[in-house]
Amino acid sequence: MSPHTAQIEKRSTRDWQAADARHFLHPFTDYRQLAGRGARIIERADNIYLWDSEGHKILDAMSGLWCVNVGYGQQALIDAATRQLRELPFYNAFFQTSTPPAIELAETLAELAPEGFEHVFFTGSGSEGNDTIVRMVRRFWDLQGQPQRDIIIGRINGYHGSTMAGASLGGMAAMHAQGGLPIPGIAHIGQPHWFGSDRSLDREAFGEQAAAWLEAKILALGPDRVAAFIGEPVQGAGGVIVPPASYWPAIQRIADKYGILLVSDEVICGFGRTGQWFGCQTLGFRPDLITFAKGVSSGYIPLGGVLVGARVARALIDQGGEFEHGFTYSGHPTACAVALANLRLIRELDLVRKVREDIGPYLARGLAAIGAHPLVGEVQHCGMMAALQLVRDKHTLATFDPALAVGMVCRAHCFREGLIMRAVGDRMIVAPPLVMTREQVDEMLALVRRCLDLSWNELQERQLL
Ligand code: PXG
Repeated sequence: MSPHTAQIEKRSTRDWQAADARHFLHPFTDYRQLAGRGARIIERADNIYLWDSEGHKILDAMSGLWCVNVGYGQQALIDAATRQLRELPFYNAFFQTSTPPAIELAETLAELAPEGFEHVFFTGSGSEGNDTIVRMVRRFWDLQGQPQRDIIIGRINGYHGSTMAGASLGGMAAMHAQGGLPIPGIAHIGQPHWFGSDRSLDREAFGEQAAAWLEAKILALGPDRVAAFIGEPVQGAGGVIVPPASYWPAIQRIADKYGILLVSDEVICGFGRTGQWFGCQTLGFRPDLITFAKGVSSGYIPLGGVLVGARVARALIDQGGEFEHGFTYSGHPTACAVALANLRLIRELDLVRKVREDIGPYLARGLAAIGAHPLVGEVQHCGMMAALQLVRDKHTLATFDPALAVGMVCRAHCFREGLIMRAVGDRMIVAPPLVMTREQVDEMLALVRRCLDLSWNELQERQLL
């Protein structure tokens, strides 16, 4: 880019890739491998489609990264950002000051949240939201005169972000292996993943058992040491793992029994993804704290935060004194203005009801048909997120050797066919924009089917089936 212009000039794909490899350290990336291949350069987007620097049109079945709930190119969000950048691009909320967009967004979120949530703490991302959860949960128990209650229980294969606290709350072994994680005061239990279990119990009995692991962990640690339990209503990055219906109500009973705080990480599940404003409403539990990000602003601009329920809010407000925590961008006015426009649009388009009653069930029916494919051993879905588990043998549900990276085989076909679908191990994931039409669901599923067929052919040719 010439230093005299704010416009980013067009370069060839090769030029972009070379500069990218020279200077840009991407998140969760093997740098040497990426430099060898060259990054795919995404240049523009509209509705549910992306275009790369070679002019290829791609159907984005992952909503950016589980976030572009209203799809790309929504003028209302662009206008809100432009207006706010002109009026007041930034001011902080630290020193007894506030800004209209932040106030109005807090008010709107309190209106949309489940009953009992009247307060919001803003952050710049989901990870910072979960760092805030750790600070707030521990502060809460301090204020209760129980400072020894400092252990937060998360789940193996849960994902709560990539800061020190976020990565610690999460249960990703590869992340823990780098940098001495988890930090002290965090414990983990198994995930409610029926397919990944020995499948000796039926789904609902397994859900009860997976919840009972929480009680066992509380008893092992000592009930007077446990501060909170955190989980995603439906695990996202872990592979769209929809728990059995018995799971969350059983978790709720255990949390109530021991008086621990229940935290719902709604960074992916929030803002309509599951067919309710919040995933806890779909899965049937009443958290004390909710982490949000992504869909709150449909990813147009970074924003996250924590919705604080009455139990914690009362302690922080009435007894707390100064809460020694916050970020430069807590309540960023431009981010909040975009989020307000986004939430207004979700309401105007009636997207939450549509996901619940129309497009979500329509997607589910289409996926059920794809479930007959010989490579697919399990289909799971919740609203506008779904997983297809690839298996070696459809009848015994035998899985592939992980070393074969069959999910990556399928993902490579998706790339070539113009479909963005995530592979988590051998689970193929979609979480498309909520604005999808029925015709677009058909278009997406035709691509999914084609990529499954191509994968099947390749695996047969390589004699892996
Ligand atoms: N909680 C949950 C449930 C998430 O899914 C975060 C927290 C962290 O948010 P930030 O804004 O700090 O990234 C997330 C993020 C993937 C993938 O590969 C998923 C996320 C992020 C990056 C990759 O599916 N989720």
